[in-house]
Order: sequence, then C-alpha cells, then structure tokens
Amino acid sequence: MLNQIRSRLAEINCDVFISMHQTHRRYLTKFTGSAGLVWISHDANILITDFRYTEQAGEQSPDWEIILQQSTLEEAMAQLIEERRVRRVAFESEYITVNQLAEWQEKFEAVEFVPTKGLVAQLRRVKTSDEIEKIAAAAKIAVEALTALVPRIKPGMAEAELALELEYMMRRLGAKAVAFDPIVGSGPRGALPHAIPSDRKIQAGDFIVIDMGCVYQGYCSDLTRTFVVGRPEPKQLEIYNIVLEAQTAALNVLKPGLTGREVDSAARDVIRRAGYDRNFGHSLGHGVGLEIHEDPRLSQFNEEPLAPRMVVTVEPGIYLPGWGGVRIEDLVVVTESGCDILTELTKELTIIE
Ligand SMILES: [Mn+2]
Repeated sequence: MLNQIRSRLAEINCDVFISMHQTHRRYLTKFTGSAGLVWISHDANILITDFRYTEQAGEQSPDWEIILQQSTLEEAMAQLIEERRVRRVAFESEYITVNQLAEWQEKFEAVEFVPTKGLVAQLRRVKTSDEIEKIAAAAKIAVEALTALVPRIKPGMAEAELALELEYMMRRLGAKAVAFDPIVGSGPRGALPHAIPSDRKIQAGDFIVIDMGCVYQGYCSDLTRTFVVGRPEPKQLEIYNIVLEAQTAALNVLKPGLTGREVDSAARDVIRRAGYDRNFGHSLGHGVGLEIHEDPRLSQFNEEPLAPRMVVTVEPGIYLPGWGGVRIEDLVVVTESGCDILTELTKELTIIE
C-alpha cells in the first residue's frame, strides 16, 4: 500500500505525504497510539510520536523509523522538512483545519502544501486477509451475542435493557467496544431507522429491530435482524418478506465489477415493485473496516465498481411511520465471483413468545 502512495506522490510531484489522521495512521503503520504524524517520502517511512508512545510504536511498527517528538509535532515536522530539503508536501485536505494549514504556510514559506483527498480511504476499501479475519471475528461476536439474547427477550423488558445486555455480552465475548450504540426499535419506534433504545417496554404484536456491532482488534462489525413478538399479522409478514426478498436479491447479484448503484438498485427495485420505495429512505449499505462507515457505499451515488476483498453491509429496510419497521442486515466480503456472508444467522422471521 505504501507503493501506491508513493506512485501517487510521483504523479503529483510531491516529496512527501503526511497524515495526522488517527485511523489512517493505524492503517498504514499498525501503531494504535492516539497521537502522531505519518511521513511517507520516496525513500523513508517515518512515524513521529511523543514520549508516551515511542516504545509502543517501536513494537507495533517495526518497519517504520520512529522519531521522538521533542516539543510539538510541528517542530518535529519542521526539522524533517529542513533536513531533507522538502519542497512539496502532500497533505489530507479533508482532515487538516483551515487554521492548521494557515499556520504551516506561515511557518514554511518556501514549502508548498498540496491538498490530496481520499488517498488512504481508497486503499482501505480493499481488505487484506488479516483485516478480513478480524472483521469476521467481530461479526462472529455480534452473531453470538444476538443469538444468546433472543431467547431472553420477554414482553415487559425495555428496549434499553436489551441494548445493555447486548453491549455486555459482546464485551464478554471478547469485543473491545461496541462499534456504535446498539439500535433497538420496538413497535412504532421501529420506524426510526436509528432508534435510540428507550424505556418503551416490549409488547405482544411488536416488531423489534435490533442493529448492533462490535470492535475486535480495531475492526468493526454490523448486523441487523428484526423479530416479532407473538404471531405475526399478515401485514407484518408482507413487509418482512419484501425486505427479505430485497436483501436476497442484492446478495445474489453482488459481485466484483458491479457498481454500488447497481447493487443498491437490485434491492430497491424489489421494494419499489411492492410499492414501498418511499419507505426505504437510506442507501443499501456501506463499507466496514477500521471504521463502522467507510467506503465503498452501496448507494445510488456510487458509480465505482466493487472489487474482491471489499467488505460491505447489505441492509434494506421498510419504515412505516406510526406502525413500525423492518431491516435485515448482513456483513459480507466480496469474493472473486460473488460474496460471502460474515454474519451467518437465520433470516427466517423469529417469533418471540
Ligand atoms: Mn450498517
């Protein structure tokens, strides 16, 4: 991946690429500390960090030259710029404040700061085997936690209790943290795609949408299932089956070469034909990795083709205000000819008694 950054550097005629973005730092160097600067020039990989982290950085990033920052990161960078007679510095314009750039420009009058966008995000879309293993492990923890929770859900329990149980179980199963606060939307609250778990108590006749995931060795997982409390009404079965059919359609077409828009359309067309397209107001899915939402997007706005080893969610939903909602989400890895599901868990409508 450093080669790709270097060839980009050559294209834009820069001497060095710098990044102060925490996730990119971790991705490029494996260093997990909270502060530092990544310096990639044509002939050096340097990680500048402070006294708290120099030992850790040495262990986590053996292929990187570790420089101890004596005062500020900026001073350490200034020293490198001078020593190495750097003239053009590529920086990440999405993550550097206007203020920071102004300070650099004032301090380094002879240096040109060249904005770049999406250089690392683009690399991060395609995962290594090691990354896929970690995401799969995070997915497995989410599946196990949800599987353990389902038989314990009883009418009278509050949404917030279910969310708490999930958090606790994922941690017990080895997760470092939740990837996001679990979403639990029961009854009419299921119509809120990002329902914050409330004191509302689960009752007969509810659909319950549960969307959850965890972080394992830095990598995220994402999983949604919808359950019904008691025997489903015909309308509930109808909506559930449309969402399931839409999700299946997308999973069946998903393969390298298709664009994010085409995969989104496969699911959206099913929902449109059933007459509920206005009730599916979000995109079909998103990339997952070090961050819970990253590239590529499965949406009408992504014309880029998918490639093997990308990891994405497939999560259509139908939301009817005042009535409730259904969402079914799997996390999948794109293979050479299709995709593999990492969140292996039944999608038959599960009845909670
Ligand atoms: Mn998701």
